[in-house]
Amino acid sequence: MNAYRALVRAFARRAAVVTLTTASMTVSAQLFVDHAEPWKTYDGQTLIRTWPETPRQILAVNALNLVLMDESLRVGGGTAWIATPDQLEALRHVGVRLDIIDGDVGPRVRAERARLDAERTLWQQLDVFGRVARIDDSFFDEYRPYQDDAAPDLLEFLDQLEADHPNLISSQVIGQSQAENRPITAHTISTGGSNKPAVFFTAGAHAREWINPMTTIYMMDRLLDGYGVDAGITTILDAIDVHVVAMSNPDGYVYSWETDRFWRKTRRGGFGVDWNRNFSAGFGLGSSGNTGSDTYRGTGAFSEPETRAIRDFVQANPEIVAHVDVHSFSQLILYPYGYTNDLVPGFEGEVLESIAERMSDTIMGVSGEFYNPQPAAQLYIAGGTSMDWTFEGAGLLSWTYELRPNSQGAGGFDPPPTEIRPTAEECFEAFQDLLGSAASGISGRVLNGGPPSTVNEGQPQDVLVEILPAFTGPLDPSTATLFTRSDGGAFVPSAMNGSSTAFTGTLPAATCGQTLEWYVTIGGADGIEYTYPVAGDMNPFSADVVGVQTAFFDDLEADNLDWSLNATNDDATSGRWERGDPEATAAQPEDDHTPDGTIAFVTGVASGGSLGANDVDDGRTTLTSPKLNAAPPAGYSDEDAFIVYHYWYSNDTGANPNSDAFTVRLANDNGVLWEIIDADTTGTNNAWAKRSIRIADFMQPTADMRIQFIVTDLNGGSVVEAAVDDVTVEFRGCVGSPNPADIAPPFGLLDLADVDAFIAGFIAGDLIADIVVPFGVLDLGDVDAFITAFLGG
Ligand code: 0X9
Ligand code: ZN
Repeated sequence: MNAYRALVRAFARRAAVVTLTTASMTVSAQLFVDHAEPWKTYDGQTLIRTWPETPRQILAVNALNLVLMDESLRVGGGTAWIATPDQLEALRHVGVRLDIIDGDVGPRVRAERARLDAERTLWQQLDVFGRVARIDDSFFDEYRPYQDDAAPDLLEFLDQLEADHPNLISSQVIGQSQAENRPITAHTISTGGSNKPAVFFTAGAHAREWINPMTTIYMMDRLLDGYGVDAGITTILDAIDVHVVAMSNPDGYVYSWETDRFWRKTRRGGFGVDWNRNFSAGFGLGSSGNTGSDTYRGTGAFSEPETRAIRDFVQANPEIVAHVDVHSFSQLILYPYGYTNDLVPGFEGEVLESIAERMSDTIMGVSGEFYNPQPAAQLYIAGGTSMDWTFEGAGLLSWTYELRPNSQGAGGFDPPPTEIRPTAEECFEAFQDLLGSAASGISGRVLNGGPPSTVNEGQPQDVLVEILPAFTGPLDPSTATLFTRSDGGAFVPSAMNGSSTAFTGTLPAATCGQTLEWYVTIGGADGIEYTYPVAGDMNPFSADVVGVQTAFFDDLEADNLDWSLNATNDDATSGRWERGDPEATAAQPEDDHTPDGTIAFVTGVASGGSLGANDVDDGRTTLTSPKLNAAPPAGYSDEDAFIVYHYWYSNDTGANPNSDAFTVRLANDNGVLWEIIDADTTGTNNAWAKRSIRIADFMQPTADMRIQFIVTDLNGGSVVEAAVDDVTVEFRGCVGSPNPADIAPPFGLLDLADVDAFIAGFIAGDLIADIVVPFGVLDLGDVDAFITAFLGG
């Protein structure tokens, strides 16, 4: 959007609003004017979660045709539905175990409706005052209808994109909706040229998932605005095309706005077909043959024009290499298969997983939200989904997003409009990862927590990068090269070590305050050179060079601190957290992480008689740190506070591999409100991994921090092991050289705490008192140096 025009519009809009607060005008506040069917209030209907236990109960739940409020039937996990009072009564009659999540959904549906009516009224009033245009920067502040003659709508925004960027985006009608003959439109973002690979996005398949088209259209807007401005986006769009069907099920979407907020399917016959059960791959599995069901699959694969349009478009555009189908909710990044529990074998499976994990890491880095990357069938089996068809039927790499909110709260398909922008922004960054991979041919990922945002002054630092030839032929590992530069100088190449897909390079030592930039290249067997990140020297990774002041360090060798090994809700029946010297198994380390140390926290220290004998079973176990002081000392800011820990995690053995997560949470209020700061679902590959987290990315650092490590075994049969060691709180910045005698908090001040810490450390042989050469021994030199530094202030 042209920034100046947007500003004019926004101003015109706001000015008119001010005028209107005193004007009394009669304008229609009714969003849904001329439709025969009355708007469904949902008054007195209940949001429930059911756990049917017997075949009879399962049958009863399905026969009732409740409104499905989950992704679908989950194995063993309970399913959310909306039930009328009669349906609730019927469920109780057959004795189905159920929880009531929300006793009356009516008020929430009504409140949203009132809000949207008010928004529309506002735009109508602006009309009276002669508005400039309806599309302005406020577009993503609210959900938008399909088409509306008063308020901004989806079609209008898409038209505006074409009007603003005629050389970059075009559209074509690729089909018609079944009930109302509405066009199904594909937009193509292309900078021209031929034979470019393309990535295909679909959204709007499920009518009530309003955040999906918003997020997808936001991506289009950002790509178009970024071309020629942002180096990453420019490199991507110079290399590939992007096709988008932002509204795959217009009839259902309109019906969800006008008549039934929680409508999911198309509108065929008034009962509708589930778009995402009507594709041919695995058609019939995990879906219903009953027209009243929310997962009604239709009479046959591709019986619906809404899915045929997608199939025909993909087949007509063989340059498409990847597909993303955007849904909500639950915060997931799913990959094939969805119709079978089989994992995609070999290299393709690795690429699907690796890209899903990278996109998930990216979102965690942007907003701290966790989108769980997993094979779709792990959630529940669903056949006939678009993802499985584009993967299996069309040979694309394919993912399904489930956007915000996560599945924790009672929310769901109707998150507040304030969630639109954060959702769209975090996903835009993740989508760019995929687009970058399609553009470069390779899929890169910086392991051990992503590209470092800081490196320590004067110390070389290793980076471990995974590179897979996702969209191209084999690579030549011997050519992997790291390019680095400091403070804008020339890039210097150095060879990386690695055999197949993981490469280690070394960032050179640099001076505090400098910026280190880096990227990686690798040659293909075809002689082409590939670059990660995609724009290479134009848009490299960047890290600030900093000095480090340690505020807290526990190598866990001594049991002198107040770690807590259990939380109230812990229910693991074995393998709970213990402090000790780990005994190796195929899933557990033999050694702790501390050099020369032996002790760590481990989920069941003993190896037990067999691999699965002493792992975490049937529930969760929680390790909580003592209170940690991360309030920045003088000279440092909140941004400088980091928490660092080393962990080991294994969940890929046993009967049910890769189905659990190692979750890390942080609190800055002594453990009242926790926030997830990391969630590892893949394990650390029989090695210790390091995480280094900037606290301010998640919350304000305070003197009352606690960190918590949660290991859960949800699906029986999997072997889950974890360990934690060497936990540090540190400040990274360039604040001159700290006084070497300033060894205890409060930092920035020389006081008795420093003297006490020095004496205690010296007597205990603790390296905290080791302040001058020769390092590694505590001697009189350290005492002299401490006294001199302390007295010298
Ligand atoms: O059930 C669906 O179609 C998708 N979830 S939603 O809540 N948006 O309806 C997800 C399908 C993912 N595939 C499998 N779970 N197999
Ligand atoms: Zn959906």
